[in-house]
Amino acid sequence: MKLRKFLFPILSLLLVTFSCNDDDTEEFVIVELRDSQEVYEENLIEIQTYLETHYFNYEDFDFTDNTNPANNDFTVVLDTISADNGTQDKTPIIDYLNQADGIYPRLDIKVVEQDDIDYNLYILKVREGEGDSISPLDAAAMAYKGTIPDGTVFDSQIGIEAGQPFNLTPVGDAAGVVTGFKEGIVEFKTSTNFTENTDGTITYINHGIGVIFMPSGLGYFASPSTSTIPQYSPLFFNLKVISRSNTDWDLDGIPSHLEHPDGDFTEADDDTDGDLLVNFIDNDDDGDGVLTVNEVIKLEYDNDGTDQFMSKAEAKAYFDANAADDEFFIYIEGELDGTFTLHTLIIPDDNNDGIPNYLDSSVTTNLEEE
Ligand SMILES: [Ca+2]
Ligand SMILES: [Ca+2]
Ligand SMILES: [Ca+2]
Ligand SMILES: [Ca+2]
Repeated sequence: MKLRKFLFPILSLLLVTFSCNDDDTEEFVIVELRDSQEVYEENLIEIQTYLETHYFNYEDFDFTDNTNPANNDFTVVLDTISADNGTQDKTPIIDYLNQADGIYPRLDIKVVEQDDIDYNLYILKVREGEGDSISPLDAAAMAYKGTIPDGTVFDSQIGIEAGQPFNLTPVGDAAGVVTGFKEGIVEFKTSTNFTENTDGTITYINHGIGVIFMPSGLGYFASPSTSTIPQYSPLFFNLKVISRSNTDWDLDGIPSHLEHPDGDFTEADDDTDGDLLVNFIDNDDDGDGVLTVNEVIKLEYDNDGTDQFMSKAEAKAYFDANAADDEFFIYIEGELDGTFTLHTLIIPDDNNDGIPNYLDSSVTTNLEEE
């Protein structure tokens, strides 16, 4: 859990360190933070040099059929290209830049603006993943290993089955993850399914696989989460992206990712009533006095009786076959008795103007009072 962004919000212009001098009187030593742009330029050279001098085990992955079951066991291993270990003919990672759409492996550069600097985030995609897209407002579960450029591991969650989902965007007291991690992971997709092996382990199928290379400005910068990370160090995250789950911070029944469909977090689009609370943390989005939770319809299906859902796939198939046009899939809940409950949501638009009631202040139908 060290990945979480405990220290980041307290970052300010100065770091204050405490020390004692010989006279045993106390004094504060003020250490100036380094210039962000200068650090970024150094980090960029370090990352680019790494990508030019290292390769990954691409020969162990079947790129002709990325859904080949053998690929599900693949883990990226990075190593130095060197005549000393006979790897001088390996393809450096940097060669996968500027691949045509759909060609893998690929190295993409995503430009991420933070504190007035446009940072290059490097994303090596071995496989994008065949499952669901991930929103920055989701929680996501993954196996990962975080390292610094010399290969030292500072954090890892290797066992996929033990993977607790990480909340990606900090909200209130709930920690998120460092920006480079969030911006990288949303470029992948989840697994499509999993199988349980006879030894109790789980094999995920068709999950996203890759590595995120981030400058320290998108990581911990001067305030690393652990002493294993030097100040201002780039961070690398070797990933398998397993699953996503909804968050619902304002408890209005609408998953956060549906409350900012364009994903750009601009106030104009995402704060419908202009009260400075963006929709995903506003329990009355249109400010009409009716709580959003009373302007939508939450439904549960458990098919009780003879035809209970006996698997997630069965519940999902039921949704796909029976859902109304304005009904959203929310999630499938596993019950203690081994059956599954399907949760869905209907978002009404009584006056049919394309604006749902909860975003339409001219419609004040309160479904709780009906
Ligand atoms: Ca919500
Ligand atoms: Ca609002
Ligand atoms: Ca309302
Ligand atoms: Ca409407």
